[in-house]
Amino acid sequence: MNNVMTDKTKLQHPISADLFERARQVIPGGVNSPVRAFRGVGGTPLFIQSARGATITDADGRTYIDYVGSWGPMILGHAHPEVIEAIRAAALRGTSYGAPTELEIELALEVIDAFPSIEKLRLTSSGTEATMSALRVARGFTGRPKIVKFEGCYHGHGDSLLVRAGSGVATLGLPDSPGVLPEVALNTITIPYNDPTAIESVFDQIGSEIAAVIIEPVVGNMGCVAPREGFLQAVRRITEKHGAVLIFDEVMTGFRVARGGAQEVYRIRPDMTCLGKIIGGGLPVGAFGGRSEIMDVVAPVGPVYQAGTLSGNPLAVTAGLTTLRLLKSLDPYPALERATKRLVEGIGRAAHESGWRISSNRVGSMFTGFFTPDAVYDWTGASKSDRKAFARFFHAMLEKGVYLAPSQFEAGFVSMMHDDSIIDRTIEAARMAFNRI
Ligand code: KE4
Repeated sequence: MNNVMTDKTKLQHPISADLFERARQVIPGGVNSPVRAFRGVGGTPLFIQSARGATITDADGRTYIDYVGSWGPMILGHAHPEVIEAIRAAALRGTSYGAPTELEIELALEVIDAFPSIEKLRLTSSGTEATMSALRVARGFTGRPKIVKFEGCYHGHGDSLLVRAGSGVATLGLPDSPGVLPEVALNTITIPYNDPTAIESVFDQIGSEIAAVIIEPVVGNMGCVAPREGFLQAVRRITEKHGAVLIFDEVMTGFRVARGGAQEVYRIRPDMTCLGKIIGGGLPVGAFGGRSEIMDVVAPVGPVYQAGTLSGNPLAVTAGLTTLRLLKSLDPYPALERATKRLVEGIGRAAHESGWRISSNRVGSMFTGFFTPDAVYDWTGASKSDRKAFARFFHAMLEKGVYLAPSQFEAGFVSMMHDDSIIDRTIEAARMAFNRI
């Protein structure tokens, strides 16, 4: 996608355009995470100045209804007053000690209360660290080298996970980024999502070598894709049968699709779970956890090393703990379900009435509208989407004051602050956008 600033972009967002120019001189691509660069939709990324509730405001002073929500964490809405107050009070007590605190026990207990499959957990500073560490623990626990992941799933940028599918179902992986060594990639097998026969076949062929299967139980990273009936049960049955560790990567779905994540929705008990995003309440927190039998291989109890200067940081843990306690007391999930259902159905009607056929997926308050007429169950289906049409829709919505994820292959998120009037304004903006593109 052409990322050269168009005159239109410069005119509409002159300050963001100038900041982007300056940023690109000193930061690769002008961003600290690639998806923010608008490469998937073209044009200049908006530089954000502030956010509150369901909206964000850019450097040019324009305010948008926000469906990115920092890629998932902001389920309470931006700058929730109780979260902000808790962070403020915590900061006055110092920002980091590099020593254990009572807060970390409380956050662990809050997570364990929501995720019965987790008996112990270790905090990290990102989802990437959580999944990277979980894989090391699974390999240390089983003594096996190989891992299985699914096409279209993203688990952060750890080397073992930046691997794409090899040619055959059980053939070994190929690096998906320069810098990932072939000898690392060959221990990762990537297979199609929502295909029970593919995972059965891999385990029939090399099951005794497989340490772990890592999966997004509801995928957000090819766009939102739900597991088909029986798929997760098949993954659980097969990993159990072969003694492989089943890792649910719930960095996005944890406390999002339900308080207990996808494992609560689909009633599956994984061996390990990775978390992030919402458990930090917008500050950097990740976590990996599971049965004590597995987690007790982690240093300093066991020999599998894992560490982090800011793991369990008191400010970040305070933001996360306040967020999780609010989610427990407010139980926003039924309202989030209703609001997101109304949004997705409204956008679907607007598309249909404008002659567009899109295929929408939704689980809880995460959703994606794919610009393809066919239902999307895996990467093959998602990749058939018309990316150019999505890019035009993205920019038309931006002009109408709605900020969607700048990629067809990302999920959108609804927060507690997306009330009926905001949902209605979004649907109206979509109607106008579909008629323009
Ligand atoms: P982080 O290292 O970005 O905290 O988490 C990595 C990660 C792990 N697992 C899942 C299921 C994830 O969705 C993510 C990160 N998600 C992306 C959004 N697709 C973060 C946005 C970005 O990369 O800037």
